[in-house]
Parts: sequence; C-alpha cells; structure tokens
Amino acid sequence: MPAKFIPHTGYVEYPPDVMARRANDFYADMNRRRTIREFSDRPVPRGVIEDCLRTAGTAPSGANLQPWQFVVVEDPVKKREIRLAAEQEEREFYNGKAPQEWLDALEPLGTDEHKPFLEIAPCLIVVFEKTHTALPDGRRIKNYYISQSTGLACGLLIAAVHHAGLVSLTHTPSPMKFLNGILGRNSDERPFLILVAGYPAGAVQVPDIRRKPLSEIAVFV
Ligand code: IYR
Repeated sequence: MPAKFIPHTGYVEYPPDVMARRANDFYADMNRRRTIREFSDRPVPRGVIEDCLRTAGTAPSGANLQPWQFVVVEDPVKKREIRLAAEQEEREFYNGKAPQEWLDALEPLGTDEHKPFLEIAPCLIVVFEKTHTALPDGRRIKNYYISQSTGLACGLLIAAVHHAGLVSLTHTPSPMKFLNGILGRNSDERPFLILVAGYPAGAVQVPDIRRKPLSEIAVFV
C-alpha cells in the first residue's frame, strides 16, 4: 500500500524562554518520581488508568506496529494468583538462583522474595510484548524492535502514572511465563513488565539512592 501523508497540525513551537522553563519544569517534576514498594489498597479511578494507557500507546514503535498489550489486573483472585506465582519465582531467585554479584547490586534497594504489593495495590498493569500482528485479512506479520518499542511505551506509562499523581513499581519476576497462564494470553505475547500502580501506603520510605548527574550519563560531541 502506498504511503499516505496528511498535514501535521499538532506541533507547537515555544519561544526559547518558555521552552527552557518547560524543559526544566518537566525535569523537576519527573525527578520527584520514586519507585514505591508499599502501596495502599485505595482504588484508583479506572478513567485515569485508561488515559495513562492511552499515553503509553502514543509511543513510537517499529514500523508503527505497536507491539504491546496491556492487561490491567484489578480482580483480587487474579492478583493473589500472580502474587503466589511471583513469590515462588522470587524465593528461588533469592535463595540460590541469583549470583552473589546480582544480590550485592540489589542490596541498596532492600528487596526480598515477599511481594505483598501484588495483592494490595489496586492495579497491576501487566505489559506484554507481541511478536506478531494479526492483520484484518487474517494474515499474521512479524513485529520489529519489539522490546525497544514496548520499553518506550512503558517509559511513557510510568511518566503518565506519575503525572496523574499516582505511584508505580516496575516489577519483573523472572521468569514471568506464569503470567500467560493466569491471564489467558497466548504465547506470541511475552510478559515484559508488571507495572504496579496506585497510591502509596501513607508516609512510605524509599531507598537512599541517587541519580547519576548529567555529566555521567551524557556527552555532547
Ligand atoms: N525480581 C526480583 C529481583 C530484582 C531485580 C532487579 I534487576 C531489581 O531492580 C529489583 C529486584 C525482585 O523483584 O525482588
């Protein structure tokens, strides 16, 4: 099919001072975001999560094939199943499977095999990356840059959840194949990430860790 082009009406140019302020305001706001591991069971508005998912769906993707599928788990029974299966994997991870070097790297985060947030948080957004796209004519085509695309969508999702005033936790029990079984997804959808989302459980504590300064993460050449 030949490419079809339409006018782009969405671009807005800001004067340099406005641009500088917006860039700095956005950084300051994103820099407040912390990964939270203790959640309240307070429900979150469905519409807010839907809009965050719409934001995630604006991510660029290989050949615009949008190789992501989000499954929002609110059902307490399914959340419990996910918790039990994840804790089973994590017990193995923390008690033998993970090399000491990995456990040492995790030490500052204070994580262990207990994952109560998987049951307590109101919303588990399970992100799958899709290896194929089903076309309307019934054909199945390959997706491209699947993990990069899905990672980009997750970045936008995390920013959207933060921007809305909720907190999140990127959780990746390994392996995560059990999510296909519990959520009834077929095998061309690969579990990518569980984004736990909700309100923090009151005045929570976070690890005393730092972000690298710009000089350590970027060079201009
Ligand atoms: N999946 C385990 C271990 C873990 C691994 C990494 I890399 C982290 O950044 C955090 C945890 C867990 O969730 O405890």
